[in-house]
Amino acid sequence: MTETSGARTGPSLLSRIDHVGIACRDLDASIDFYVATFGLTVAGRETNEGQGVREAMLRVADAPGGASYVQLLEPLGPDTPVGKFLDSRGEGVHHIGYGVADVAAALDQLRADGIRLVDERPRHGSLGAAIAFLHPKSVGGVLTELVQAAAG
Ligand code: MC0
Repeated sequence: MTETSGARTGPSLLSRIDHVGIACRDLDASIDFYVATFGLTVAGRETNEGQGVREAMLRVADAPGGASYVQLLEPLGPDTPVGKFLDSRGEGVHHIGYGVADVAAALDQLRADGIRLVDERPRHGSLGAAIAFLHPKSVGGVLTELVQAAAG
C-alpha cells in the first residue's frame, strides 16, 4: 500500500461503489448466468477497443447517487489487461469502480498524495462515463477505477 502524504480531511473522494468488474472468458454465457441466477438487467453493452474488452453493464440497484452495476469483461485478445489477468489468475473479480464527482480533480489529488496512476487523464468508459485507473500496487493489490458518470 502506498504511503500517502497525510490523512485526508473533508468529504470522501469516493461517493459510492459504481461497479464490480469481473473478468470472464465468454461474455454471452456470463450475461446469461447473471440474468438467470440473480435477475439482473443489462443496462448497456459495448466494445471498448482502447481498453481491449467487450463488456456489459448489469444493473444491480438504483441509489440516490446513481445506480450500481456488475460489469462483465471479456478480453479482445490475450495481450490486453483482461487477457493477461485471465491467463495468470483465471476468471473472477478484476477491479472495483468507485464513483467520483470529478475524475480529473480526483486524479490531481491522488497524484499529489503519491498514488501511482495508470491513467494520467480520464478516458472513455462504460455508459458514457469518464474513467481512470489507479495501479493495484498502490492500492493494496486492488485495481481501482474512478468513475465520473455521464451527466443525466
Ligand atoms: C495486474 N495485476 C493486478 C491486476 N492486473 N493486480 C490486481 N488486479 C488486477 N486486475 C498485477 C499482476 O498480478 C502483477 O503483479 C502486476 O500487476 C503486473 O501485471 P501484468 O500482468 O504484468 O500487467 P501490466 O503491468 O502489463 O498491467 C497491469 C495494469 C493493467 C494494472 C497496469 O492491467 C492496466 O492498465 N489496467 C487498467 C486498464 C484495464 O484493466 N482495462 C480493462 C477494463 P505481480 O505481483 O505479479 O508483479 S476496462 C473497463 O473496466 C472500462 C470499460 C470501464 O469500466 O468503463
